Amino acid sequence: MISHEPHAEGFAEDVDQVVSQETPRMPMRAEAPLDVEAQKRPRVALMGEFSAGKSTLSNLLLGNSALPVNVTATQLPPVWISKGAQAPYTVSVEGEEQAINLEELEKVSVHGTSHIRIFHDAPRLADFDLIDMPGISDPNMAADVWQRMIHHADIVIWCSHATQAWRQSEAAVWGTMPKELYERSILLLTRMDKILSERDQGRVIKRVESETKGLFRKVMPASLIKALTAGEGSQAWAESGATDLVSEVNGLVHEVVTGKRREPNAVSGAASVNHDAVDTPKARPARIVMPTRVRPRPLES
Ligand SMILES: Nc1nc2c(ncn2[C@@H]2O[C@H](COP(=O)(O)OP(=O)(O)OP(=O)(O)O)[C@@H](O)[C@H]2O)c(=O)[nH]1
Ligand SMILES: [Mg+2]
Repeated sequence: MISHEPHAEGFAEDVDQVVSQETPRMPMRAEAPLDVEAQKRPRVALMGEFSAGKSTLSNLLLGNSALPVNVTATQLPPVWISKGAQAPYTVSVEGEEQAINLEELEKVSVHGTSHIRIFHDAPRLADFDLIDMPGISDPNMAADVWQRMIHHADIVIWCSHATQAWRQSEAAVWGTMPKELYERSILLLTRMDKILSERDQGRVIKRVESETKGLFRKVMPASLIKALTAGEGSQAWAESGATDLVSEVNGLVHEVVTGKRREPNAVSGAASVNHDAVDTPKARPARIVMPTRVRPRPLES
């Protein structure tokens, strides 16, 4: 896999700093630290409101669930999933790591924990890491729970219920995100199966595209449950929107890694960003690098 290169002068030092901050050092445990390639894998963050389908999408992309099924009712901190077989651990907001048992995730404190680190052998994780974020609209969840992590994402898939898509609360949160993310993010309208007529589905997509112009690379419909039960490659999988979604994600990952767009016309018929800016490598640093004053704490030092 081609490694990230800093694309613009001035980014090189920051990117090195960010990469070195993220190098997990685990002297207390026997597992090997992540290899260099793993450090450079693009990170795809799954965001959206409570119950919008983030974890379902994570399962879809991985081929099966990375977490025990019984944790769905538990409010979790961001879950960062990478390829590998290492034991899971939590990273506190102070950067301290602690081994955990996935069967006891309900004991993980949402407030004191920056994120949960878990490892999985799904083939797709050879190309990118996944960060499953907690729902943004949970009133019990302070914004810094996900804000702490977002600066470590290269791509966002924002999940929004098709039946009530793109609420003001979603627009408000997305408006606070690093603008560099917009051109590499997808707005996924989940639960499309709940809108029965094709005409109504088309209307929702059109409305959301018009309301989110310039905010996402693409607005895409999906019926995640249909895709999960269909299995990859089947006709139902394609009808669910999964084929197009996976293709778009692969394209974005390729773009982050190489600094080049793979398919220049991949945005046809969809809300799009200014591609004059997108096509210049300078406009797309390999990793979102924040000014020092807003840079989050080192995650894993
Ligand atoms: N019919 C239908 N149900 C869906 C779809 N996507 C998700 N669901 C269901 O919606 C519920 C919530 O999905 P999750 O994937 O847990 O949502 P989430 O965004 O991870 O939720 P939080 O982590 O609690 O914020 C589950 O019961 C899913 O089975 C979809 O496309 N169609
Ligand atoms: Mg979830």
